[in-house]
Amino acid sequence: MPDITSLDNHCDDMVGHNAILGHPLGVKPSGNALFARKNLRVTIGSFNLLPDELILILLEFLEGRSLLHIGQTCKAFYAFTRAEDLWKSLFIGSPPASFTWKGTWRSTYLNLPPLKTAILDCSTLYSDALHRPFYCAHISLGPYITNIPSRNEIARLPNLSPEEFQEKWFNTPFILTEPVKEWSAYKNWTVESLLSEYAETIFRAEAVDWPFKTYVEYMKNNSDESPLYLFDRAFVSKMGLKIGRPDEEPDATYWPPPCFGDDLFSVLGNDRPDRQWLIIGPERSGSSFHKDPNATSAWNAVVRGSKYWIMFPSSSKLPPPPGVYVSEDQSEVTSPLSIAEWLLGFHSEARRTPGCIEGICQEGEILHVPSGWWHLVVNIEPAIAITQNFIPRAHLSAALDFLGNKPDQVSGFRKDVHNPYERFVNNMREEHPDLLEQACEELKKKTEGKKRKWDEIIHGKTEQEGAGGSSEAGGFSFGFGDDGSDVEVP
Ligand SMILES: O=C(O)CCC(=O)C(=O)O
Ligand SMILES: [Fe+2]
Repeated sequence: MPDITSLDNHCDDMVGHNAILGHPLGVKPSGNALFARKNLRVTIGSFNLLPDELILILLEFLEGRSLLHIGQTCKAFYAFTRAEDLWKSLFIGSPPASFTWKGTWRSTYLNLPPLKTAILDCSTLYSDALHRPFYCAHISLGPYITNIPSRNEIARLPNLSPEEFQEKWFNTPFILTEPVKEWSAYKNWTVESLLSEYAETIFRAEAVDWPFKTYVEYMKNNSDESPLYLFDRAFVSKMGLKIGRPDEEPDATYWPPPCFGDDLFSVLGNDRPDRQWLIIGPERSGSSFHKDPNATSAWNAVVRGSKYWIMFPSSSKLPPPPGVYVSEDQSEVTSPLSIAEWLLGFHSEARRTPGCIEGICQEGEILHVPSGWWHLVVNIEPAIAITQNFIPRAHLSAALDFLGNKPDQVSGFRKDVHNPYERFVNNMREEHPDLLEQACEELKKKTEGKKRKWDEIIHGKTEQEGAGGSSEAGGFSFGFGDDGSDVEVP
């Protein structure tokens, strides 16, 4: 991470400001304008009528040369045009064929050595929109990851048997401290060791595909509020890895801990959705609140580094976690833009909210994310992890419900796999008819329960009357999406 204060003294106009945490030009939060005698914003003419956010949106329409020109008109516009998101979008919109990461998106896009970047004194410009990203990029994670109330703590166990998982733990987050320590990935992988073997291998990091050596440059030297996160679903083939229990596959890099049991998505063979990802990122990178795809459960194994997790159960009766807003059909999740912003604004409320579970998954440990649980994850130090999603027996009904009733939200299948729900049900009927029947029963009960409640509310029916009426009126069925059945809708 560049030391932004060390960039002083390279421009005549630089004043030795002791910037409020973060902003390289000394821009201060908006509140400071209240008692300020001078405000740089008056120099932007009619634009002064517009809120900062709108000015930034307008600047998004400009290409690099115009941004540079408008930045030369006055200090305030210079500060606006230094917003890193503008340059990140330009870079991602038209990535140069070859480039060297230079510590910021602006310097990288313009191919400028960082020390050639002017540091004008903008300490009389007051803007939350400009100050916030730099502030968020430097907050200390300490207060959020310490003093976890004991009632919130994620259970920690050495290991579990498949029976214990299936009977008692399938719907509870937990951390296992033993299994990953056996993996060759745990014994051998570091950023440096991967670099020596895979420097030129292209990995996906959100919207970019970069050689690993470029990502490592970025990882070691960036000040992004939300650092790019390497999240690659094809790493096994790209790296030529072998996966499997060591007795069957002596060269295996890792293997899923046996306690999680069979993954029922494997009945789909090669038509199954994406299931495994290599995850690498610097301190402060991570995943903002989400539930995992297709109502799957997951495990997440920390090979290097450590991760802070905060999790909430979900159900139609529970609200989403504080600061997270979900559209009626749950297809869209809106939460503050960055993890740091969520921590600043909502962490203390979240910690007090019933159901909240928190913990740190240390190097060599693996965490279980049950189907449907909300989670936010932040890397406390540079981290390498492997995650795998699966359908355990105990959550088959949740997966069927999701695939059957939320087809527009189903994700991760190849484009040529049509009607994954139908395929999954057919293959389950072939390979595990008993499990399918059991899950079908569970869903029927759930639907009838909901229908009963609905009838009581709407028609004032008694429990018995409602129950009788509901199955006739078409409770859950394994029709293929044309009967309008939806366990969420009465
Ligand atoms: O390691 C992380 O950032 C968490 C990843 C995660 O939540 C996921 O893969 O669904
Ligand atoms: Fe996740």
